[in-house]
Amino acid sequence: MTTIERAEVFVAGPGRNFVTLRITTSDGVTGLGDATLNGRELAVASYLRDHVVPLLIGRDPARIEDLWQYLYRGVYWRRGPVTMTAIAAVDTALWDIKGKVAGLPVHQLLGGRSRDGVTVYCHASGTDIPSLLDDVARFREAGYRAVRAQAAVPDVGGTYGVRKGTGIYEPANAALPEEQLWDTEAYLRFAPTYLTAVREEFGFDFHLLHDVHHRLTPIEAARFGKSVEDAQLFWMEDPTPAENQEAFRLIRQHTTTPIAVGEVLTSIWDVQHLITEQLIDYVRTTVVHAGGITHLRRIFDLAALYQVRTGSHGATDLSPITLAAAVQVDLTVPNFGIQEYMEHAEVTREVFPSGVTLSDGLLDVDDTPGLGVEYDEKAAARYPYDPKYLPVARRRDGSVHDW
Ligand code: CS2
Ligand code: MG
Repeated sequence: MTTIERAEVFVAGPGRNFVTLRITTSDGVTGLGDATLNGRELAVASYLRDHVVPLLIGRDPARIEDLWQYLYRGVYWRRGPVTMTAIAAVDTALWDIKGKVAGLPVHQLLGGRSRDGVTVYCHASGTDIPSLLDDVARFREAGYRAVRAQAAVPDVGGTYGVRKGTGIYEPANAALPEEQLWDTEAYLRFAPTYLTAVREEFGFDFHLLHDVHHRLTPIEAARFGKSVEDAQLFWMEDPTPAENQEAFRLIRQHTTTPIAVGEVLTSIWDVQHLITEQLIDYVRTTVVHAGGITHLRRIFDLAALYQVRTGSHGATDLSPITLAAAVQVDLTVPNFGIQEYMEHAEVTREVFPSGVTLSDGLLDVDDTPGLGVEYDEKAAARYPYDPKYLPVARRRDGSVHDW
């Protein structure tokens, strides 16, 4: 019988920190899984190295479902981002192996294509409205069919989602968390004006998205959703923190602006009420943080029953392994909505050579068996882990706010 012979955990910082799991079978087939949890990378690395890898050795790599159940139920302590990211890495690596053994890309194992390509949204941002409009123009010219728009609230240094200069937006930016100012009233006054400006300048012939990044209370979110209805957003994302799921019922009573939630949620139980009570329109759980391909499909199938569509998280802190896995899944799911896409830095792409292509606003993969992504261990060794934290937000009175 083929068994799992080796499972190695790599922590490296090509452009930003990534945790990568590589499983090798007794037949010499390798599979990759992303295990990156932004700002808590070493917790997942230790969970894998110290508590999961010893359980994998000698097991049958073909039994993906059984291993998922074994790692989930067998631990007794359930759910949570560290656990679910570690399980995700194992699951993703095993799908990669299964594809390579079968000689098929993972989307074929999942039932084959439901679409020709995966529609993505990109990130436009600006330090003011004119620079945001320039950025939207740049992405429209590059062929994107969907654009997320974020602009710096005047005098509010801690606005989420605004790139500094022309580089990649990387909010995890300091060895200790940077403290940033937040002002809800200023945001509520300003954000609708630039979303309207984008529509006035470019019309309605593309999808426009916006990420509130958990910063409003339910009634503020309701007010925000109402105030941007004329801009016909594809979605407003994370309008309020998702711990209080009832909050979304209140928001919905006031606005028809669609709601997307789920990038920080890690299991089907965390999104159960959001989906079954139709409190959201798009579920943003991902391969890497929600238990891998096996569990994400379960979430997406539940969502399909309630006409909730998918919109997986895809920021640069999710490695190219997650992006490749996301495209494999997105190609197949009937209730696909959209996929977030931020191009990784060149050094990241050097360490993770990937077959994912972008053309005309759509991502795609070819028929390379497995996920179609590799890990260049030698190149990775040139970029050591460099501790980086996400910022913390504080209101004008100095109290902590949701970042
Ligand atoms: C985000 C992320 O992409 C998004 O929608 O909200 O930028 C998020 O802040 C990071 O992934 C945090 O690690
Ligand atoms: Mg987000």
